[in-house]
Amino acid sequence: MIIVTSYNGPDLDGIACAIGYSEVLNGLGKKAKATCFGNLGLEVDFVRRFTNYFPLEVHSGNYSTDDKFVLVDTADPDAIEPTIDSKKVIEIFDHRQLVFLDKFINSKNHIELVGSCATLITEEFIKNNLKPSNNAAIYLYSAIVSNTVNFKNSVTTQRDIDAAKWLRTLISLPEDYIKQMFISKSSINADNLYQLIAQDFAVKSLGGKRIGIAQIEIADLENTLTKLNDQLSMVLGRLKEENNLDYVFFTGIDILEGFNIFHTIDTESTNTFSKALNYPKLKSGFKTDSIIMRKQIWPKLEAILSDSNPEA
Ligand SMILES: [Mn+2]
Repeated sequence: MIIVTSYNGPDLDGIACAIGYSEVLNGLGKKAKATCFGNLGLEVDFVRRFTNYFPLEVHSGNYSTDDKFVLVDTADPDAIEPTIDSKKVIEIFDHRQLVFLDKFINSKNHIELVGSCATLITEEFIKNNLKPSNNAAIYLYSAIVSNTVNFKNSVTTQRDIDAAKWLRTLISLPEDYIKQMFISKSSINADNLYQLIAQDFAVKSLGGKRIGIAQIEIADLENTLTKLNDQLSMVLGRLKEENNLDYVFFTGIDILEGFNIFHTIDTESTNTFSKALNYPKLKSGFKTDSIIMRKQIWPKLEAILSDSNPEA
């Protein structure tokens, strides 16, 4: 069996890609199923409720010895279910600049810097003359809209737009579907703040430093952060300690207005991210003019922290 899966606690993109690519493989006569591992976010929940469809096996534990794996929306060996043997990964689809492919020695890799991994999977349907099921098309379309922040962020490419257009011809959605999807992940309060941030918290080791970046994408960001300022500092402090981090950083994205607000709790992290992002005036509460995604921040950090750079 071929298992199509994503990282621990996948977002809508990872889920949509797992659903979509297992359909592609089955359409090509290869037996495949989608699995997921870890907690799912509010946005996945929204599409799941809308479609009433969730074919992924919620997985935890050992896979069968003859299973092979396709990774979607990740190429990070530290981010996947620990029981997956990296030598059994036969294919990877990801859309990040910072990838760790040297561990996957038997994998055919499709790394393309488009806005959404769901775009790469949609292109696989088109290339193979296959059509996604109605529900898979809704997941893939929703993932592209979500990852590109409704085609507004700078990682958006023409390929994302074309893939979404093709999917849109296959499905019918209520007029306010996208707005409702974005609103669905904006219900953040003091009680669920830790859980929502921890669910999608990313940790990497770069240049000998352990770094964590929290990202949320919501509507009405500025008001929300003003209200939750102290709680957010506490959440970052807790995550820094729990994950044994050198630096911790929060980036919030306003999905309707199109800007970021950053939050930091210590000088070292503030200075490191200020340098990496080339915002000399970066401090907690700093607001950008346009959207920067976390996946765009990692390579900038790597550039200043890598061993080859004596300045770092
Ligand atoms: Mn993605």
